[in-house]
Formats: sequence, structure tokens, C-alpha cells
Amino acid sequence: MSGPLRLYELVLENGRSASPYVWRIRYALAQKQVAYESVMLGFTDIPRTFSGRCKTVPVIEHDGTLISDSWDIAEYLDRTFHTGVKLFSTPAELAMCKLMDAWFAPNVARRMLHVYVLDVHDAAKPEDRAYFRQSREARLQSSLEAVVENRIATLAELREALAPLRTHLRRFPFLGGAAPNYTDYIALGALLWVGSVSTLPLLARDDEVMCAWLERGLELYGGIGRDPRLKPLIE
Ligand SMILES: N[C@@H](CCC(=O)N[C@@H](CS)C(=O)NCC(=O)O)C(=O)O
Repeated sequence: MSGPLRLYELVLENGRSASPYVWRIRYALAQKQVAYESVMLGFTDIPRTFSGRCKTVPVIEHDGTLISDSWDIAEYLDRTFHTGVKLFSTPAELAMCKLMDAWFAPNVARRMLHVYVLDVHDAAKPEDRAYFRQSREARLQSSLEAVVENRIATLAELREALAPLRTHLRRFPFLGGAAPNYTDYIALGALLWVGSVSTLPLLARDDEVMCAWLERGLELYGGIGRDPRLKPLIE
């Protein structure tokens, strides 16, 4: 019999959980029907909380063990909890989910960052903003303002980059096929992150396929994605 599970999340000024990787795990826990207690941390709380042992969230604490990195957490959940639906029914499914992530990160998530990084800064807790600016500007080798200067053009590229998902979703209700799987959580997690901070709706209103999938995603598991604080994701 295993003990309670604690999920460390990233929180914004408005109290909303805002990491795309944490959202993957929130959906994973829902699919596995695992109850958990949330601990909300700001960016600068993370190193303090884990004394430097974990630098990013999500982190889970379970039976005295800390696990960071969302992929390690997802695999741990499948190994440890035999409730709900397995996240990766076979090694091949895990490999396909990793393939989706390998495509999604440079083509979609990177462009999201270039559209929304200043929005993330502005939505972060006030005490986290200087750290967020400094760390992201060092990583992007540019001021946040300069990164988002051409964001209307980047948003057009981002919408274009969703084409493979659109093609797939004309055939299937979910990226996982008839039912959602971890590939849906990768994309939904990113959209929910954007929706936590966005001052520019991501999806065009006439993008019916993506909009319908988003609505289905938000409804999953009793509507865990829905939140009155969510900014418009559809223009
Ligand atoms: N590879 C990690 C990435 C997690 C990650 O980058 N988390 C970000 C939030 S989206 C974070 O905790 N950043 C802390 C920081 O920037 O100091 C995973 O899959 O869990």
C-alpha cells in the first residue's frame, strides 16, 4: 500500500498552475486516477524547497522519494500505480510519445516561447520576475521585449506548424486516437501554459479542428483544464 503523493507545481501571481510539464503530469495523474496534494511554488521557491536537488518542476514526492523530470515521473506512475489506464501501454507507445515531444519542442513549443515569454514574465509572481527575466534573457541571448518584437509573424508560423496535428485530428478525436494519451497531454499542457499568461489568442477562430480538440481536451477528467482565470486561447 503506497502513501499519499505530493505534486510540486509552478504558480503565477494569479495562483494558476502554469508549467506545461506540470500539466502533463496533472493529466497523467488523472488518467491513472491517482489522488495527490499540490504544493505551489514560484520560480524562486524551487531551489530553496529542494536545497538545490531539483531545479525544475514538476517534482513528485512519494513514499519518501523525490522524482523530478516529467518523463521519469510518468514512467514511475505507470510502474507504481495499477489504477486507471496505463500511460504507456507498451514500450512502443512510450517511444511514439517521445517522438511527438521531439517534434513538438523545436517546432511548436519554441515558437510559443517566442510569442509568450514576455507574457510569462508579466504573469509571474512579482518576486520571481527579475529571476525569470535574467535567466530567460541569458538563455535567449536577447531582451524579452526583443524576443517578442515580431510575435505576430511568429504566431502565424506557430499556427502553420500545427499542420501535422490538424491532419491527424481530422481522422481521430485525440492525438492518441480514439482516446487521449500522453501525446495529447504534451500539446494540451503547452496550450494550458499559454492560456495561463496569454495576451494574444493562439488559435484562429476558423481553425475548427484544433479548436474542437482543445474543447475536448479541456473537458477531460471532469474538466481539470477549465478555469475562469484561463485567458482566451481562441481569437
Ligand atoms: N525536462 C523537465 C523540464 C521541466 C521544466 O523546464 N520546468 C520549468 C517550468 S515549465 C521550471 O521548473 N523552470 C524553473 C526555472 O526556470 O528556474 C521536465 O520534463 O520535467
